[in-house]
Parts: sequence; C-alpha cells; structure tokens
Amino acid sequence: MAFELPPLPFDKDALAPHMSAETLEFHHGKHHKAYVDKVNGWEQEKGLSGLSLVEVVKKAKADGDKGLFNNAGQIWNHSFFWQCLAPAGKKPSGELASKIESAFGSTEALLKKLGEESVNHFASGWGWLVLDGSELKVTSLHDGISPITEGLTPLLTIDVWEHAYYIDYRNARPKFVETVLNNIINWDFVAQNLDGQGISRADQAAK
Ligand code: MN3
Repeated sequence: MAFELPPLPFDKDALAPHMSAETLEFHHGKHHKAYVDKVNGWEQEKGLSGLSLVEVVKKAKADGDKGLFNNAGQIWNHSFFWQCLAPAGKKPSGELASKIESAFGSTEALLKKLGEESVNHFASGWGWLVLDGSELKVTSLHDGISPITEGLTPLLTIDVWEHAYYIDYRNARPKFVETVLNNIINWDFVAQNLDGQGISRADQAAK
C-alpha cells in the first residue's frame, strides 16, 4: 500500500496573495503529509495492505476506528481540496452554471450560502458543495469526515481547520473563506465532478 503525498496541481506561489507559499508549505508539506505518514504507519497493525484509500476510509468507518477514519479521510479531503483550487479561478459555466442557478438562484447566492456554512461550522471541518442524488446541496462536515462515506457526491470543498488560514489570515476565518471562494476556485474541476471525472482524479492523486 504505502500512500503517497500527491504533488500540488499548481506551483507553491501560484495562489498568492490569496493563499501564500508559506501556507502551502505547512498545509500541504506538513499537515497533509502527517496524515499520510500516520496511516502508512498503521499498515501492518490495522491490516491495510492492498486497500485503496477509499477502501481504508470505508473500512475504518465500518470498524468504528475513529483515528484511522479521520486520518485517512483527511488524506482524501486534502487531495480533493488542492484540486478544487486554481490561480485566477473563473466562474462556473455550462451545465454546472445552470444547475447552480436552479438550485440557488445564482453563483453569488451559492457562494454566500457556502461561505456562511463554512464560516459558521463549529471547530474543525470542511464546507462542501455536494450532489445528494441529483440535487445540489451545501453542507459542512466535522474533522476528517468526507462525503464519500455519507452517500453524497463531493463537488467542491473548503478546508476550515485553523491550519488552513492561520498563517495568512490569523483568526479571520470569514476573510479566508470569502477570499478563497471568490478568487481561487477551480470551477472546471467542480464541473468535472458532476460525472465523477474529477473525483477519480483526486482519488488517483491520493494514492
Ligand atoms: Mn487542512
């Protein structure tokens, strides 16, 4: 098995000033890596050989193994999160834009709702735009929980653990959330998740 830390899909300084190279050095190079190392360290003890990351997350949930569930979920969530970001993010278009319009009224309304959900999420976790069946929904999940074990299809996420914003924004989660959602979202990736292409890209990146 031995999971690997996937490389960032952009240069470390490509998201500045919205997300600095220093934040990415710590968030990707230390926090994300620590989850990978932790799960790899359990390979023998917890019988994880030969399992994919998603299988590990599902097994941990079935076994009620919270430590493994959160650490493996965090590998997956971060691998997915990096794919959700891009320098100079464009706006949603095509099928995604029409789905957003019929579910929320407009992209601005979606960003407001997702922003509020993410800002108001208590303590550590993630804000998510998901498909619940064929319906677009905004939600938030705690710690390392991922939509992949909740029967939901992830389209877009924002990390609201303190380590995601403390270097660049100190304690100002609202400013971080607003800045990321309005400036560096990779809407092409979000659109690819409507039919699962993007998710398989994130899964591969997680191995
Ligand atoms: Mn994080």
